[in-house]
Amino acid sequence: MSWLVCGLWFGVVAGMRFSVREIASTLRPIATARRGWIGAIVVVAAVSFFAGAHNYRHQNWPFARGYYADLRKAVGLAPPASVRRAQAAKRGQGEIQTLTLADGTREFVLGTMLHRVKARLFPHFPEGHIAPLADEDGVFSFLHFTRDGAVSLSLLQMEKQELSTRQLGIVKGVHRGTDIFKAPDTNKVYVSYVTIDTKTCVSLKLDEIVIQEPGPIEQRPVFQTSCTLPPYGLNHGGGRIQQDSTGRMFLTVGDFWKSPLAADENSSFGKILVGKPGEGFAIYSRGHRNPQGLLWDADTQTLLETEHGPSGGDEINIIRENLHYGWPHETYGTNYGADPEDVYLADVGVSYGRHDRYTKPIFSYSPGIGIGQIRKVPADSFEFPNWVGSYLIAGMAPRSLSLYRVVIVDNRVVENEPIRLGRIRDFVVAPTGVIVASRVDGLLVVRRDRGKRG
Ligand SMILES: [Ca+2]
Repeated sequence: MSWLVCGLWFGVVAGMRFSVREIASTLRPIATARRGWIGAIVVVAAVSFFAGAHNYRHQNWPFARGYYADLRKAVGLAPPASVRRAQAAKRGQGEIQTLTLADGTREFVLGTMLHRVKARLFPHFPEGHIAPLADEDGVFSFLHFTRDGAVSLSLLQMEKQELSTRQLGIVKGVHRGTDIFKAPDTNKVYVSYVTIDTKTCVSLKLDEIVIQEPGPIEQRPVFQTSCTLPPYGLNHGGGRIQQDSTGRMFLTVGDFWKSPLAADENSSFGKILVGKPGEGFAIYSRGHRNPQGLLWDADTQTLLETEHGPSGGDEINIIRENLHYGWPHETYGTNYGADPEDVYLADVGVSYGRHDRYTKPIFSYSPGIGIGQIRKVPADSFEFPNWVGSYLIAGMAPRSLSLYRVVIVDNRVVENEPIRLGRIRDFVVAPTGVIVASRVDGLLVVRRDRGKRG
């Protein structure tokens, strides 16, 4: 480019002094005398250029056999499909192909680091929470609990990718459904939800539900937090339910935007509770802001939790009994709208940007990802063998809109790959590894894209 600019500049300057005819008549005898030499120089330069282009990082130069030929050989498929597929697989992130099918479902293929993913979105499926029931004979069945309290039963035929759903009834008193859980030992089903009484006092409730067909859903109260009057934040309810290998049940309770209650030892707010239905619940851990994800990992016998930080500081925590996880006294995040260089509330013992005095998260996202549910890819995952042992964590913030594939080794996060699957409210991973996720615009079923390789 610089030679071109110099040439043009020379031309402009020369044009100012001499006419084109004068320049041509001056150059003609030189060109005639040196034609042989100039030809030789042009040939040598061209050969050097093409050879260099071939060697330089195996560029796909017109006359060179470079990167793509090697790739074709390595992948072992006939070109040009192999090249396109390999490129697609390695493209990393983003929807690379979207298809709207005749029945209104949408399908897209997505490249990730270790798998090519094919996802199908069944529209008009309300946003909510999912409790797996069974995965037998190629049919995955699950209960679904919407944000406004409706319970349904769905059967997903995996091979045909057909979804059928039947409404079962409405849970009464639900202001915001926060989770549904089927206990593996008793097969009993539990729901948690935010409820508001006639005095506008808000609390989190845990019910056992009994589904009768026909007939309304029977609700048996299991636990209810104390209530708090406005102002409060209904989106800070927590409400995730899990059970450990001994049958103890865990319930996360958010701070409802009332951080003084999270600091209060006598309040259930900002805590993780433990108990058994019929035997009461007690505080298991404290110092939580808005725990939106909970996972009992039977492989490692640990309880993993995710919670929203204030602005930044979304945490992954390993929960152990009687530990304090910091909120509202400290967080790696900061306060919304605050000047980042202020010294925050130091006089009342609150510190931002550090986490020294209470149990640290194993990882903290800043900026926050809108951290949501956490699940694990099972050991016998047929769908995503390269992801076995990885955790998947929903990122709901507009900048995230992903499931993050997180690898944890020795209680440390060593890998964090966003997989752009949209804004996922809740999801489960079937024993086969199929991911079933609830988005605001429908139900997403995520499998491996096997393409023509079978
Ligand atoms: Ca913390």
